[in-house]
Amino acid sequence: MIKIGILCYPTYGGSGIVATELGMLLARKGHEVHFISSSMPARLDMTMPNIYFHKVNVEDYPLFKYQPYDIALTSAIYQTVKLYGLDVIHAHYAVPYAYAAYFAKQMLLDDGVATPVITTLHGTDITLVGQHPSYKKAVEFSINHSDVVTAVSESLRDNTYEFFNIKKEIKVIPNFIDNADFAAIDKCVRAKLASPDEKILIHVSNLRKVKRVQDVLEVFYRLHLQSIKCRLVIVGEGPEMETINSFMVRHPELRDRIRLLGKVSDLYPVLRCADIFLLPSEQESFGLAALEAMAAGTAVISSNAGGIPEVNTHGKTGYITEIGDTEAMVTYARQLCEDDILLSQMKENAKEVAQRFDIKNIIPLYEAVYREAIDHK
Ligand code: GMT
Repeated sequence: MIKIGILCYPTYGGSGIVATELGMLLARKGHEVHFISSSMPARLDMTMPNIYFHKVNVEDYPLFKYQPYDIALTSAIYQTVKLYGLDVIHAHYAVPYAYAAYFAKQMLLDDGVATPVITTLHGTDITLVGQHPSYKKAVEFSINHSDVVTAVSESLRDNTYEFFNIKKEIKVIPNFIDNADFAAIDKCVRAKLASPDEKILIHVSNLRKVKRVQDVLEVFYRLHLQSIKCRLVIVGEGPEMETINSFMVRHPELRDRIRLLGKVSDLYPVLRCADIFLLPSEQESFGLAALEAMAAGTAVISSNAGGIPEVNTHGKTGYITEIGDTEAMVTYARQLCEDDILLSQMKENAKEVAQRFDIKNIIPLYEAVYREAIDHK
């Protein structure tokens, strides 16, 4: 049994989801898992055995314009390791987790306690946020001083070597899903979302600029112009809601055909009834949302950004286009909407490829990394 401290964002971002699902599966395997975060991670089931949650408490003080969250986080890591005798600290997303983990490790070393740090890079911590001059050097330092570094795709590993001066080996451990969760779903909400002769297109994201929500809307609009019978379901919340709202104002004829579900806690029954998942992202280190859709049996039309082609296979599980090539996306979507045999073949292929990313295959890779870090401390 390993005692693991997981540092992650608690919100509906991909890195927080991966960290939470990983922690719960490790706990199910008998490891003791301690989540340290600013609030309870969205998918965390606290009723499970071996799961603990430690909230980072940030003291407000009139002098502070900005609360020193990273110091409070470092102290929370230090205290949790001391109190529970954790064996490893696993930081998900470099900013600020890998950085805080490094300083907590130094504080612990001062007390004679050696606790290795594993950092998992997720995407925008390298390709976007981590590139900012305010963070870049600190991100590079934290990666180089982690005991083990992993990235969620080959593309992200390559980007990390390209953008930073990295002296460490970066291991690729792809994201995963628990296919058993999908197999267990018998609920389907299709009847609530579309009529039987309509196809359902779906987009799930945190609606940020990098997701290119405008392309999702454009594809849907052009399919509508071509009289393809379909509906669009958008799941998630974020700044690009503005883009969606102004599109709706410009196209009142489509208002009834687009369903905005916001944040959905039980996503699988929705994914399960969708036909085509649209992921036109500008950047995407992996595309966990696409993998979840595939596991639920949905074909994917995506851009070729980052690590997406490591998940979606062109002509097999769906189609891949250049970023922003909405014309090609429309052609492929039309093809799938009009050919039920092709669509169901791709849906089946999607489910099959998703098996490759099953947690059963991935969790031993993380356990091996923890053991390696503990052995070398
Ligand atoms: O882009 C997001 O939706 C959030 C972001 C995060 O870190 O929370 O996601 C990144 O990590 C996910 C889990 O590893 C990946 O599946 C996403 O592709 C990646 N996002 C980007 O690279 C833009």
